[in-house]
Amino acid sequence: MRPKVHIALIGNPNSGKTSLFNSITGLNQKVGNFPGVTVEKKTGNCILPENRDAVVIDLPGSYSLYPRRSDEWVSYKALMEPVSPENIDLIVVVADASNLRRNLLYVSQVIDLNKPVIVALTMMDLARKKGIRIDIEKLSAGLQVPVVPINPRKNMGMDALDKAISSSLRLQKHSARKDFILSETLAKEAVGEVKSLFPALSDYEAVHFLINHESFALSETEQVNIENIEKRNDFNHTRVQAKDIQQRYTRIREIMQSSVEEPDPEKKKLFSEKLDNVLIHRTWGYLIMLVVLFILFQSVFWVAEYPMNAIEWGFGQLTHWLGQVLPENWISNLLINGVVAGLGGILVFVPQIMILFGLITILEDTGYMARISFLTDKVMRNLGLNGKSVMPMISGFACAVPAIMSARNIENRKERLLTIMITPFMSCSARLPVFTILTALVIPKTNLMGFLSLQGLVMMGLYLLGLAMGLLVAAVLNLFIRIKEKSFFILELPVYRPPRWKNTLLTMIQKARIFVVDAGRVIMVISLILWALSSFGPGEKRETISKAYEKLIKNDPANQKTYLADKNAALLEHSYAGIMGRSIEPLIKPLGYDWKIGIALVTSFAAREVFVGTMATLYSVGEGADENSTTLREKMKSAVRTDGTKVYTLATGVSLMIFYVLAMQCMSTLAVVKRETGSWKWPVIQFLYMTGLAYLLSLLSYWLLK
Ligand SMILES: Nc1nc2c(ncn2[C@@H]2O[C@H](COP(=O)(O)OP(=O)(O)OP(=O)(O)O)[C@@H](O)[C@H]2O)c(=O)[nH]1
Ligand SMILES: [Mg+2]
Repeated sequence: MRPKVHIALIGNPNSGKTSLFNSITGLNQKVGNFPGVTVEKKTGNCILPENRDAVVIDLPGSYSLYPRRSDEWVSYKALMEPVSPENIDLIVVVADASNLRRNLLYVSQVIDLNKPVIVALTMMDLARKKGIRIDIEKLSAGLQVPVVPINPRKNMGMDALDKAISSSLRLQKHSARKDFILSETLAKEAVGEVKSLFPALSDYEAVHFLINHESFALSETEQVNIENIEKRNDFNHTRVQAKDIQQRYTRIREIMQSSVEEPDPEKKKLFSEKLDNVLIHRTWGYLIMLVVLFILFQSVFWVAEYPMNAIEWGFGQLTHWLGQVLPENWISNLLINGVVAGLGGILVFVPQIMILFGLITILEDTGYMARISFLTDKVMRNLGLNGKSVMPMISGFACAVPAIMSARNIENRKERLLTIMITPFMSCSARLPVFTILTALVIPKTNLMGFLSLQGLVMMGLYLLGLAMGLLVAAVLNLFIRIKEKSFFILELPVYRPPRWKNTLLTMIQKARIFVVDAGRVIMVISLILWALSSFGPGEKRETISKAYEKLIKNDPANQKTYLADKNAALLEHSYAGIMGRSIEPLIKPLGYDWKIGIALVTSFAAREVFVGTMATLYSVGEGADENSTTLREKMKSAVRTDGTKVYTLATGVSLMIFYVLAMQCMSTLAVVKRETGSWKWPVIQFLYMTGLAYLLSLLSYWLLK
């Protein structure tokens, strides 16, 4: 079997690499209309003509081979690493034809690495609209590599690209070409010495070894050798970089003069550019942004209400039906009250999650998300953040895990760290089920001034509390974290594009599926464990209780129902779960919680959405099947403490909601923070301060409302 071919896709941010990757591999990696969507290396397979198997590697965008952001380093290392796991056989550089001059800088640098290169020219449609005319053949001759115009958004030009790839691979060795930049002008002696150590390197690769060898996986002696070469030749990084870029632009101007016709840039403005006169206007811009965000969050509640009601009704019917057809035993009980109730509790939220993800995808796809970053930069900067922090924060309302990864797009280390630290405060979709059930329990269903729903306002308040706390914490951490690095905001504003509806729909379905499958799995497992823990207990205690109640019932059959209820409560208290709950009760009692809530808090540290399933299991263990028809909400509503007072009072409900807004209850988030910051220090700090804040504020709110 022939070895697989490795093809790397690189290029400027937002030039269409991932779109191309998706059309080649048939996968559905995230595409968005702002620079910095892809932040890690992604691979996929495809079959080239002549049945050659190929591995395609999609990489984060870069403006040049001098990386600064951590996502740029990912691409840089994939290209430069001397012992990279995949030896890249062919590089496809994706270049945006409507911004050719800037894109060619990176193209020219990559060409000088002396590997087989093909240039894929995207955005030809936009270039044409701007009146730019490109002579592909002349451009190809100037660059000395094949140039293929494509439109990966519309799947056009793929055959030509396939052909170019095949013929490039067939030429075992690519035709000799002249370097863009002659090493004589950069650092001839030093380059020569490096090349005598590593004969396989091109001149330009040698320059990069001199600049960045500390970041490469080289042996210690190799490192020392390169360092000595630097010293001996008085090698100056900054000067070499500056010279490199300057000379490249001179060459690029020459090449473009012969192959590209550009109209006067002032005369032909795209509609998109005119739109920005309003959308990032000093006053209108902000107003429009507030309206957009308001509509975004409101539609999550307004629009979702109808499908949610339908799902709730469906599950009610299902439970009722199961209660009638299944025999009355513990298996049916577990199925109906643990599994079906838990799943119902989760499925109800699918419409809200789909709408939220759908709207965020549309914001990203149209290019408006980048404008929100631009507009908020000034405010964010005062808090130690950056306009680019807004993208992770808004995606944090859906889920913190991808949101935290997207912070790689932030150049400044401190701003990136702060963004990572506060993103989990944004109320993610896993908190929705908890908020919804609790507001329904403790907030009256009334309207203020006739039209503002009180429950809706409380929901909004919870989201705002998370946001405000995040910003406050950022401002405080800003005073303590000592990383001094110059901060700047460079974000290329992408042209506005219509959203790709099919993709939006796919994203919505995909996210809903992940939510249901992942949450469903955890809920099943936890329901089973919890059911076992609350149905069995240590020692003889439970038997003694059972016997005592049976005697009572025998003596006084008229009161059987009360005795049975009391018996179940007493049994539950002496089960393993009951004992565990009791043991943490002293810690949570000041917040107004009983031991059942305590158990839910503990299971919620795996994932917040488990709250509902836990409650469903705890409130139904030991019940007969005839009680199945009451919903979890009703059961919680009628729950009482030992002294006969209600468990879910306003004070307890609010305190619990505040706890869920602020506490760090998500293993996946902690794991991703560890990975992104490279140490356990930050996730541990994050866990402690978030949970500490949650405890304090819940305590305060309970105390105030009690
Ligand atoms: N008009 C037009 N739009 C395109 C073309 N190719 C891609 N796009 C759009 O350009 C935007 C960016 O595409 P991506 O594939 O995410 O770009 P990327 O290079 O992977 O971006 P990063 O991952 O951020 O570096 C998306 O909105 C695409 O739909 C094209 O040829 N013409
Ligand atoms: Mg991408």
